[in-house]
Amino acid sequence: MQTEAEWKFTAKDIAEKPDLFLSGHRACAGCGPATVLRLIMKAVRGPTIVTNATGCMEVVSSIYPYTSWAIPWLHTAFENAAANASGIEAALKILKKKGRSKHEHVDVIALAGDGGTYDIGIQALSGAVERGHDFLYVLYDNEAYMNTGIQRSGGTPLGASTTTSPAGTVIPGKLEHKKPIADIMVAHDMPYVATASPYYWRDLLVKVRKGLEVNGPAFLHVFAPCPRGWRSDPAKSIELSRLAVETCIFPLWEAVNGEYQLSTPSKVFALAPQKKKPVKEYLQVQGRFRHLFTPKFEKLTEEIQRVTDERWKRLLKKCGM
Ligand SMILES: Cc1ncc(C[n+]2csc(CCOP(=O)(O)OP(=O)(O)O)c2C)c(N)n1
Ligand code: SF4
Repeated sequence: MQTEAEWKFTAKDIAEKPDLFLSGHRACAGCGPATVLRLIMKAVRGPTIVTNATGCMEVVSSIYPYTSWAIPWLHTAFENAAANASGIEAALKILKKKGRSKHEHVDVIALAGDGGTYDIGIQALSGAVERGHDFLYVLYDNEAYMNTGIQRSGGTPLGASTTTSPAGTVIPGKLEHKKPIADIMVAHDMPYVATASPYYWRDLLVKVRKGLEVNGPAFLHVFAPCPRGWRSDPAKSIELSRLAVETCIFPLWEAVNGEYQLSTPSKVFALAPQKKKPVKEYLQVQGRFRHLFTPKFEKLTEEIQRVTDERWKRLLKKCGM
């Protein structure tokens, strides 16, 4: 097992490492989740099996007879990526015990969107973590059920217009706040939970590797802009991944054995609060929030700012800052 100091995640190392999530998939231009997958696969440490819940990333990467996966990959139903991962991990253990595996270790990664995690997949996830299976669960959060036409999920933020929370004369987009899924996972007393954003690619890669290195379950919540569902410029997905951190709407942190620590990109805003950007800067570049900039609904931006500040304050407290 390597130590953090031995992991090489410089731009040169990454460029030289062969891709395991290959180009030629059918994701839209500027797709955040596709960038996230490519990055994640740069951080794996050896033989790896990925199991992928139904959703955009499964569909775009596996249109028969093609695949974007240069490693063993299993499609699973919408609701049970974590159950599938626990089965794979248990089977690998048995094969090793019986001397029928040539590998010292095989990493198992479960992959799902926000619909497949916050909502329909949470019981399988909670159960797999409670049983202590050794796997990394990656939630790529594009904040709606994108594959089936932009329906709201528990991960959709307040005020976002989706096809099932349409902004119009009656409602200002989604009426509820985003569920604090990563905190819910920390409450499982699991060894490793972290949040990440693709703009801060090195932080993301290190967190993937940490999640794989721990003995037991790990959960990584990755911010993943979807230009189609967010009605944003495909060229701005990575910029949005930075703005989400700079506004503290999606702060970066990790919890190792339940101990919260702020990650470096977010620490900047804890140490110099004047650098924190207003959430309006993040909201105004996305069509899904366009209605919030009309007189009828503009008050909601203040509420989004209030809740963002409140959650940020709470996080700082948990991190002892
Ligand atoms: C039990 C079940 N219900 C509904 C569906 C239809 N379905 C397939 S993908 C999907 C949305 C997936 O959303 P999410 O997990 O957020 O991933 P994304 O498409 O955004 O990547 C739905 C509702 C299904 N496959 N199985
Ligand atoms: S709809 Fe969104 S998540 Fe799905 S492939 Fe397109 S950009 Fe990616």
